[in-house]
Amino acid sequence: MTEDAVRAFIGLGSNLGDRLANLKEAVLRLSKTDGVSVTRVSRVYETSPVGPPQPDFLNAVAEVRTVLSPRDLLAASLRIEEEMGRVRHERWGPRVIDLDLLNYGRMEIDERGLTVPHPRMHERAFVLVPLLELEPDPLLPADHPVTSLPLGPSAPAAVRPFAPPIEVP
Ligand code: X6L
Ligand code: MG
Ligand code: MG
Repeated sequence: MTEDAVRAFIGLGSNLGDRLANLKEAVLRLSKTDGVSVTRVSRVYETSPVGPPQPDFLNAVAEVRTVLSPRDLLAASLRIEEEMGRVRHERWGPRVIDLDLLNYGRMEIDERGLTVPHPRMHERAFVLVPLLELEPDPLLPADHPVTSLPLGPSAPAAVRPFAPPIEVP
């Protein structure tokens, strides 16, 4: 990997099947992707579902270095979801694996199907808690200062440490 690789953060989530095995498999597949190196992974958190009622999730965040474009990194992530058997039933329903592109360097992108920073990351403790472990100053969607993050008294109950960091393959 060259020194012009970009540092990106990818959010991982699973709430179907062997959730921890699914997160590990996704990290392994990311690391095997041409042009992508996984550099660090956060601790794994068990998190209460946000949105529709469904089983609890395991969430984590991976730091990668990549020479892929944002579009190609997104496509690689979606391909891993498909190859791991993700089936899209109802919107926001349970899933074997979810990979969300959170940050791509400090680039801001707003294209069809590709919005970075992830447009709702600032309001989701299940993203922010693991992300802040790796990067204390993440790029958030415009106009959302760190002081508005949902990390108050209710966050700890909803985002609980579950397992140590997934080992970088
Ligand atoms: C009103 C309507 C309020 C919808 C919130 C929030 C919808 C989050 C979708 C919402 C709303 C989402 C995960 C999750 C989902 C996850 C945890 C989503 C997509 N993914 N909950 N809920 N972890 N804990 O990865 O983020 S569905
Ligand atoms: Mg998601
Ligand atoms: Mg997603």
